[in-house]
Amino acid sequence: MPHDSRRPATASHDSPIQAPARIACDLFCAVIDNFGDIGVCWRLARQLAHEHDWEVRLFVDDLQAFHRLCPTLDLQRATQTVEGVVVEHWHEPTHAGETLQIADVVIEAFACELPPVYVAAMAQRERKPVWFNLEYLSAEDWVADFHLRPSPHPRYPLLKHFFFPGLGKGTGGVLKERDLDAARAAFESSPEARAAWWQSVTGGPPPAPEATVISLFAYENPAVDALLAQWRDSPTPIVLLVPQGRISGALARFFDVESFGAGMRAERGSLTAHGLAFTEQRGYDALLWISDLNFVRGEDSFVRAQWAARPFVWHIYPQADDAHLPKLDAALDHYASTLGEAPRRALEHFWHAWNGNRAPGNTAADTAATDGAKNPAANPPTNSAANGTANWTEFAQHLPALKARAQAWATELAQAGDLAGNLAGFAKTQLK
Ligand code: TRH
Repeated sequence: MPHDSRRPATASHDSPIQAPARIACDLFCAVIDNFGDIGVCWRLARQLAHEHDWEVRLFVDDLQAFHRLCPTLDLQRATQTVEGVVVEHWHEPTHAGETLQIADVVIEAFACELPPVYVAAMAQRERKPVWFNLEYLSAEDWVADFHLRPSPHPRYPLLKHFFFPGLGKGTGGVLKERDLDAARAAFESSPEARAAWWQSVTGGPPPAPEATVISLFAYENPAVDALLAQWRDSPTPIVLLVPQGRISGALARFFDVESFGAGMRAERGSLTAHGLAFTEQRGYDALLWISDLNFVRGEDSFVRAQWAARPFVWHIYPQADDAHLPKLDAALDHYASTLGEAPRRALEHFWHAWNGNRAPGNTAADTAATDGAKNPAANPPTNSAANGTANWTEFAQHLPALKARAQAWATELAQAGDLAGNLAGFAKTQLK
């Protein structure tokens, strides 16, 4: 039988010094592909545990993907505690931990289906859990209207709330740790920390100050070939930092090497490129902070680039029927809102050109690309409809304006509030 032994004690007048029990939260994550699903869930789980003192269990069906972000995870264990979060290997649809405990707050990430036995037990619980479906991030206007809408379960006396991340007021916001700005400021103001970063990642000193440092995290993208050629021919040095993954095969082809994995260094004209190991999740922020421009993708790196307060280019996760394009434009509407006309147009052109070809997500492709294999079959560009070239010369001349805008945007974005804080706040109102 389900039990709710982890239910928080409500404040009691009889025992004012008794600390209330912690709020128990179960977060379910099914990995569709790549790293964004678990990337978002792992970040949220840690924030709820560390910043809100919740007792969090994270159910995840793909420990391999999780392990890439969190190397201390033990792939062999069905249950383990990592950084104060209980991690359960959710290995079959009906499995929900060894003992069927139902939490105070239940979060199903990205409409993953909860184990039916778990839902049935939720309905039995004396005090019904606060149940969220955490949706994917979208900057579209309709999101604010649907955020926190309740939806009654068709059979059980349960309510589910839709929790919509977003970039504007009235949405759930995006994840931001309390100490993030301070960590970034400390890194940016410490020449020693930055020099140590360059040494550990590239084995050498920081590049000359006139170099433009660019990080490149992207899906396969036919637009990259023309861009690499433009960087090679740039009048000023370009230092390119490429975490190994789905774009690495294109680098290997450009430099005519077998693969472009971690530790690789190659030069052509003004372009020097370094292959980087895929880091533990926190380590990725430093890459964004050290770069003058970041190419990011999916959802979580897209958000981190915004908090890095530096110009970025978004490779949005491609969807059927180009359903992602309105989302791309909605993000541009927010991000570019106060830019002058010329930088705004340069930004729009560049983002659209970078997204002009489809490269559907697929775990197999990411696995195949892990070593940055040169074989094009391992990294197939999946759509031939090239849609204009990403014009580096036009874009680069607006980098100072884009930098100023990126800084202002990070402040604006913070007004929507941190997603974990927004979710915890709403849950508490429901638990009262
Ligand atoms: O990997 P993504 O493309 O993930 C996703 C998924 O495809 C998902 O199904 C889709 O719905 C979603 O995008 C929109 O991109 P994302 O979201 O940026 O996730 C990447 C994660 O990997 C992010 O948490 C940062 C992390 N990361 C590291 O931990 N180390 C690294 O070296 C790098 C480059 C990234």
